[in-house]
Amino acid sequence: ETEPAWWTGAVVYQVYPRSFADSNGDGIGDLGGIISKLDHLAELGVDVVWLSPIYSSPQHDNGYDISDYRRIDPTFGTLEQFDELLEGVHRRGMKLVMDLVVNHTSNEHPWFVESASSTDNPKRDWYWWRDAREGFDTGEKGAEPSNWGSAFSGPAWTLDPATNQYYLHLFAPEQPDLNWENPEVRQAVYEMMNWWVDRGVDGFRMDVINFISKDPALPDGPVQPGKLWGDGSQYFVSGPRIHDYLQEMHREVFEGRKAELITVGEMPGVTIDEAKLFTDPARREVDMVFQFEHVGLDHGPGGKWDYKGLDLRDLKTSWNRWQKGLAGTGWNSLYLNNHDQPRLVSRFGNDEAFRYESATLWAALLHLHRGTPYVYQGEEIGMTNAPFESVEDFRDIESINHFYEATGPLGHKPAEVLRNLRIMSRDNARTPVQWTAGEQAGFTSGTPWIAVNPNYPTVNADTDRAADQSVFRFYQRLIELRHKDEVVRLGEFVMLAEDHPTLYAFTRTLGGGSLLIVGNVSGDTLSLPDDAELADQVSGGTLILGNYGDEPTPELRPWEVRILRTA
Ligand code: TEU
Ligand code: CA
Repeated sequence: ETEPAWWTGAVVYQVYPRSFADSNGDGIGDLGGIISKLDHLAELGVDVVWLSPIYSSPQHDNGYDISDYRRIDPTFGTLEQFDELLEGVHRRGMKLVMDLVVNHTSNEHPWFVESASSTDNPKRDWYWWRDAREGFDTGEKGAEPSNWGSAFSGPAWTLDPATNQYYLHLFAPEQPDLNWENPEVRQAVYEMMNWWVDRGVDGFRMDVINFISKDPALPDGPVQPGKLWGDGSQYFVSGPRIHDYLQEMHREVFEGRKAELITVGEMPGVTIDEAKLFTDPARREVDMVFQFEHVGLDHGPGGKWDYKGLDLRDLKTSWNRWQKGLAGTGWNSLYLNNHDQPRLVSRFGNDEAFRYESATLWAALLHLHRGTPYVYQGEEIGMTNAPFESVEDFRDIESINHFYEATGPLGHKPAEVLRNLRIMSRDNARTPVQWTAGEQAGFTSGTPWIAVNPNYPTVNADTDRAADQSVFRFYQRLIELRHKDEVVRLGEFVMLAEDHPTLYAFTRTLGGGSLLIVGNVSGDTLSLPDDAELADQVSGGTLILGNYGDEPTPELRPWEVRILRTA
């Protein structure tokens, strides 16, 4: 038997540099800011730091539109500072993972500039260029080569008048999709990845990596009711050559390298069966994937901007399936927050009366599943969604475009659209990290690029770390627990009380050791179900971590979670 990989016992912390800490007063977080906060991360105990993109970028999508993969954007700092950061991370015994955004580049990347320059440019075929739809004049309404919509509203095609053809962009027009069918594109990407690995980085988080292989026919997709554009996802989600590409990438970049490199593929729409293939170590593709099933359960039929709320049973069913699905082969990543998701305590908990309790409950439930947990900046101090009032308060391209499409051509009421944006917008995760109770929450000495959440006088790292009820210290203990307990790391997962609407209960078992986790996912007191066995186990177990102190009660208090050792 082979040793389990090191990352089965690791916790990853995501930094969104723009919003983390600003060191020069321009209102934008930067590398100097990250360097100044490394002790916060080391004290938290995380093993890996993942940086959202810091490369040169026109910043239409906050760095997910890259114009030079080998430079640091001057907004964030310099390559020298990057090396200093890498050294600081390594000195503290942590690893550094870079964001790899190679489904698309910026439209200002020299590859695209060349590609766009003429139809016979040698790089023409590095992107997806197509003529107008047959029977239509170029530029005419409906002339796009396919009916696909962009993830950021509008069509997935933009006409370039210089050559009279359209190019494909699954995201913004400023993010043209690379054509991975072209081997030169793939080699250029691998070369760049090798350059970063040679520089000392410890791995990659791969942006929408299951979108890189498309059906070259790019056929029309179904148009859902209430939508303006078709959904092409069946032609690019885990597309025809995706496994070949990832295996090739593995050979060209990772094979023969130090064994500690870590790869995680961001994969919207990935199924369990596909995830198993992607993460089967024998296939040499990626170590783990970010799946999206659980973050779509509170979406209504109209998608993420049609918020319907979460039925806990749906989450239990979904996570249980993923836990079972990847139990034998493959590996799960575990997350509730990142830079694209609203704050977990506002979305799934109670960010007012039970902020500490619900933040820690979700933390415990997440970290006790089998997989590698990810903590997103601010999550460890219980940061909340922001009280956005008007569309002017938002900065995110997805949110702003949606507002104008929904209130314009789709004819929705602005108040209704804003209500959904307030709950689901990615900007909820992107307000500055609240470090202190001082001006601008200690994030910047200037004016922040997006407003600081006005709750910073109470919700901030200083206050939290000094409090009796500290979210930070709870995360510390969870991370410690994973580091020292094999059962947390590798134990078999069994879901209990599956149909209960507010009780989240499961066991983890390995060899002779067993843990029982029970959580009350509600603001009401919860009596354990009549199932005597569960009640007995709860009263007979030894509490190793809970969010209500030590005195045991027969009932679970609002948002109470207990991690018990039962064997
Ligand atoms: O996100 C991919 C993705 O499909 C979604 O999370 C998306 O951002 C949005 O929520 C759709 O509703 C990745 C990055 O994480 C995201 O920040 C980028 O904007 C996107 O890719 C494009 O690079
Ligand atoms: Ca700055």
